[in-house]
Amino acid sequence: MERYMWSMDGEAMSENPAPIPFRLGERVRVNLINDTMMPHPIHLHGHFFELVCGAPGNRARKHTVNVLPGGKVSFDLTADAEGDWAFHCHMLLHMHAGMMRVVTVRKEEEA
Ligand SMILES: [Cu+2]
Repeated sequence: MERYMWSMDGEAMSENPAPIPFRLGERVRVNLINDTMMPHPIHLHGHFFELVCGAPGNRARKHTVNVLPGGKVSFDLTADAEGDWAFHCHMLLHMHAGMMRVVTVRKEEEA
């Protein structure tokens, strides 16, 4: 895997990027765009999210979603779990090569 460079939003975990900040209670839409030639099962700790597909009220609730090569997936979540959460590809070789970030959920005054 050394010949691949894996990142999320252009930054690898090894570059010590700033966390992705969510405010406690905030409703967030996350767009995942896979511009690689491999699928990436993306997992967010601490939350369930709703896939943006189908009718509202009947959307799949998940904590991991596979993003196909060249594909795009959007999900909505309510950031209701305060803390620091791993957000990463579940293919461990990808995660260890940098495809991981930290999502922080903080109260408004601490954000
Ligand atoms: Cu991956």
